[in-house]
Amino acid sequence: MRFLDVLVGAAAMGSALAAPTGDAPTPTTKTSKRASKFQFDGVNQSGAEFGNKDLPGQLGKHYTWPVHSSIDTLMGKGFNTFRIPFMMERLIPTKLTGTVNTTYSQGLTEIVNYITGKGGYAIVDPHNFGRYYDKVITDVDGFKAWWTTTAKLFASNSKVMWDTNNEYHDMDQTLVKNLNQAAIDGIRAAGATSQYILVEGNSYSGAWTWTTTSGNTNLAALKDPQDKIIYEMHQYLDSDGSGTSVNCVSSTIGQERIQAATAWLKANGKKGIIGETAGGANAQCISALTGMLSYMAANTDVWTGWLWWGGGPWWGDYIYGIEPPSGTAYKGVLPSLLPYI
Ligand SMILES: *C1O[C@H](CO)[C@@H](O)[C@H](O)[C@H]1NC(C)=O
Ligand SMILES: *[C@@H]1O[C@H](CO)[C@@H](O)[C@H](O)[C@H]1NC(C)=O
Repeated sequence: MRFLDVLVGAAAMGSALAAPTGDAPTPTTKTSKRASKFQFDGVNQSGAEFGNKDLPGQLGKHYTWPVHSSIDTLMGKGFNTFRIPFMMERLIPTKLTGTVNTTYSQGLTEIVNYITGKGGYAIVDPHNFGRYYDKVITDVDGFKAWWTTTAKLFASNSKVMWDTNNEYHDMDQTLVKNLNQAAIDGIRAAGATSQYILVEGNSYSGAWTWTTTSGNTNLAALKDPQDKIIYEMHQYLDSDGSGTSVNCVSSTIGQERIQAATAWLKANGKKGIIGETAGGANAQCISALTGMLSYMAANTDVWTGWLWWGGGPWWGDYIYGIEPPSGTAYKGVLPSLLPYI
């Protein structure tokens, strides 16, 4: 999802609370016991990518880091995976081949270690849309170097997962493949050999267009010597798939939108994850979401899990906010999703 969309979305708050619907298992109050078969269930924890026009930006003014107590609360609901969006330029300023900014890297290290220290998975997510200082990254070797420097920060932490970049879009398809391959090669070259690598596709990595208009099928050729690639797709359930509306297209749109991508994963022997999903706090969206998650749960040979968008301390009354204790989705959607966590 794009930052500007989020601000628009935040202005249009939905307030309807809905009862669980559909034929999902009855939600139960959970502590830390997880009900689902998924390997990963998570939440995107925003903050460090905020204020992305203010670079490098100041902590507490332009950006912030996720809050420990929210991680704790969400872990208590069963979530075990947290995607941490941040800005490439803040971590390694000026040039891709540069060195880390210690102020920012300490913030990233602190939250990653907090999550993994509690047994969770932390997804390191450069939230850059395939761009660096707003320009499409074409320096493939520079991108590899950026990744080698970054992966060294957590090379020995097996609970870290690497996300090559958030939502490539409007880019040459071969370039998207080459950047993903460079990230894989750069991460492994850092000595980070135990972790999963999440690759993303063009067209905002949408599952619904993965095999058609996005042309992401060329990504099947990506190679990892460790064989730990997971294809990260994003899927929203509003009419244009942008994740900016409280309304979902229909109560069955979730499953419908990921069917072709599921078939592609199976045909190619690949694993996938829905790295971002959300819907409004209303009965139709909840049915669409639980329908999608039920379908994924029936196909765990390829689907490793899913993450909600989004948590983080600065969302306010955002339509999809899952930040405890009063986020719109925390109160109005999460109770219906507990069987899938
Ligand atoms: C997570 O939040 C950031 C905005 O800060 C956005 O760019 C990203 O795409 C978000 N993901 C979702 C699902 O909204
Ligand atoms: C490092 O990051 C901090 C904020 O995170 C910023 O205030 C500082 O200017 C940055 N330094 C450089 C050299 O970019």
